[in-house]
Amino acid sequence: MFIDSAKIFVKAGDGGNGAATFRREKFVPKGGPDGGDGGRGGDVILEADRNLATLLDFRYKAHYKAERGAHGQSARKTGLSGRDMIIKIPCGTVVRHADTRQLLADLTTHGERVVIAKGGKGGRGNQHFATATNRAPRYREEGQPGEELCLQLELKLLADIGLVGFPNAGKSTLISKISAAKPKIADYPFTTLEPNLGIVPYYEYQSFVVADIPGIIEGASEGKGLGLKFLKHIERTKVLAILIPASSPDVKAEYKILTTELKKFSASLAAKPKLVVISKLDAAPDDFKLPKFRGIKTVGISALAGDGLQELKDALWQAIHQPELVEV
Ligand SMILES: Nc1nc2c(ncn2[C@@H]2O[C@H](COP(=O)(O)OP(=O)(O)OP(=O)(O)O)[C@@H](O)[C@H]2O)c(=O)[nH]1
Ligand SMILES: [Mg+2]
Repeated sequence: MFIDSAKIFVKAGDGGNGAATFRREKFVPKGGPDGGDGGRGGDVILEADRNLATLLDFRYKAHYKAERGAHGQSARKTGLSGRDMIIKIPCGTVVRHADTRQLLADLTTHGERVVIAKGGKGGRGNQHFATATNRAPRYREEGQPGEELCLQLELKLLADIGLVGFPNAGKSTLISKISAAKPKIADYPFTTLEPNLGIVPYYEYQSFVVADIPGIIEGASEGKGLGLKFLKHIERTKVLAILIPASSPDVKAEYKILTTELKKFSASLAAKPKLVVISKLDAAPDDFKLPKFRGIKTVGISALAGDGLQELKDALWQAIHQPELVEV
């Protein structure tokens, strides 16, 4: 299952208490206060990890606690600090406060870290509290509690290209041909219910990532079909590839419906650079001509026959890396 959200509880370690002790040494009567400080509690840290792809693990384990600091000891010994708790999350996870929905972190690059709950400070030992009038204080501080909160984690896939089209347009077939992804393919609408990511190898050492998402229909913004919720997965893509089958009764009208629905979901999504991909060319009527869209490149393919795929990969690559040079 593709899990794209989870709620977890995190608690940083409490600080250790300061100690209230007095020096005890041979031949030193009435030794002064020597209580050490408590150790710092461990922090809870989130770290983005490119080897993780889902938030599934968080469905099984939802509580995370960092270690508390040790208490101070006699002879001015400070307690050991608690160990930090490091929670690894997939790159592209947005972290919010579960109650207030406040955005706390947005980790996109491998290895990026954020302290999400700070450990409590250790309390000071009685060695700090001797004064001229009270040379043997019994007072010492308690450690401060570690921060605790509930987090809402939400994974937004990180892809370069988002495939957008009506159900049955051939999006999943395309991704299965140009990447190692193995999505379900069938000739009924809404075969794809969850996003699929495919890594497309490009020449020897390069690659880019394509996201295949469920189909969109007219009225999706009002909840028709699967609605538009899943579009959040392509909000961060650089380029949208709009797939329209050559067998469509009206390619231009289909394009208009798709872009209108995109706009209703988010203006910034709709404003992304686009390519039009005319799919299923093998099933096109004999007199079919590739349509022209103002300022937008159009590529024709047949994923089944393997036609046009290299040209498409070149166009996608260029749209990602040099959008200004894409020739229409
Ligand atoms: N003739 C022909 N049929 C194709 C081509 N590509 C896909 N199809 C067929 O079109 C149907 C739908 O393909 P999918 O790849 O599942 O379409 P989709 O856009 O992912 O559909 P949803 O997941 O429902 O949105 C399947 O029966 C495919 O075999 C093509 O290049 N030529
Ligand atoms: Mg599909």
